[in-house]
Amino acid sequence: MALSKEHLLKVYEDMLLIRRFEEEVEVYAKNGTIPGFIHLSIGQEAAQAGVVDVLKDTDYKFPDHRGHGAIVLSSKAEDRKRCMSEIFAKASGINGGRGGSMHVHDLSVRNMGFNGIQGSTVVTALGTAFNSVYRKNDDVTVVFMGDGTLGEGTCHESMNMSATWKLPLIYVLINNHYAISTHYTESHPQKQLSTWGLGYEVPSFTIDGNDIEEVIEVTQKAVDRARKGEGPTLIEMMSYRWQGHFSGDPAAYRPDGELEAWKEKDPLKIAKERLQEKHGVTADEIKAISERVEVEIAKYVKFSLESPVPKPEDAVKYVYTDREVEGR
Ligand SMILES: Cc1ncc(C[n+]2csc(CCOP(=O)(O)OP(=O)(O)O)c2C)c(N)n1
Ligand SMILES: [Mg+2]
Repeated sequence: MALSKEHLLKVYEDMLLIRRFEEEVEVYAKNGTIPGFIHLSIGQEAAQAGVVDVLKDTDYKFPDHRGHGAIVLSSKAEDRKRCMSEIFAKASGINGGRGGSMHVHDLSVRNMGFNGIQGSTVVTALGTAFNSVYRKNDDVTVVFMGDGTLGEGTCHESMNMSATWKLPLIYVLINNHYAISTHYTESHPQKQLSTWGLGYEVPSFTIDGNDIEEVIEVTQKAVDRARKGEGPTLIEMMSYRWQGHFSGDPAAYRPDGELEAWKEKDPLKIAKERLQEKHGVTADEIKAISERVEVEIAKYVKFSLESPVPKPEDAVKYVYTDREVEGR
């Protein structure tokens, strides 16, 4: 689907925001400021930005461990800096610094968070999807997953149930070619992982996950079907992560030239060229977007660096409830 110039400009800016967000996270992860494991999504911006673009605040989103982009774009504008400070494990973070990179959640926009167990959210997503049916509203659920995660048994269970009950659930399978160091062709017999859904009679597609217009077109159709009660869709979005599995992984398992070839298919480059060639967007307009994004990202970084760490005495806060248990 060809997007209007305004729409393409908007999602280009969204993608650039993710790219710059991730680049800053990488800097502070590598210099030791950010604790813990960080999985970056540089190179996968279109799959995240395109999907979130189609969704409403009340749709349920299950990002995965590589989901900073979907998390930031789903959050309210005023909370985006708190997504970054959460990754910095600061008290100002959207979860008080208790979640960190892999567990950023924000129920106010129905970002349901991740828990570290691959394939678990594919099942919990059934619950929110069923909730929409039960309450007779048109909210849909989107669960992000990777090519490696598809090998989990939970994916079979989830798809069997969502297809049987026609739940409003969209499986966004970002095929970035690797699960840690294993190429997807070494762990799956299918050439196209989307064919996997056909056994459950789930409409399934393999698309160019670096082409934001294609991502939006196919996701929109899946969301429309789900809102109408026509059931789940599986969308395999072909993409590539430019970094290793985690920040610091040298990715020595990649053949020479593979990364460079994928950099030619950079989602930002594709969108930028289209903006310039098809819509006559000027270099100055592109520069203005970059400058806006830089100002925004600088705010998030400053806020994250200047925020205090959580207080030690708060460490057990939220572990136990203050609520009285009846009959105790
Ligand atoms: C049940 C389970 N098994 C293994 C792991 C360790 N693990 C974390 S990420 C990952 C690879 C996931 O690959 P993929 O689904 O392709 O996502 P990607 O990292 O490529 O985005 C593995 C095996 C885990 N977290 N949970
Ligand atoms: Mg993968």
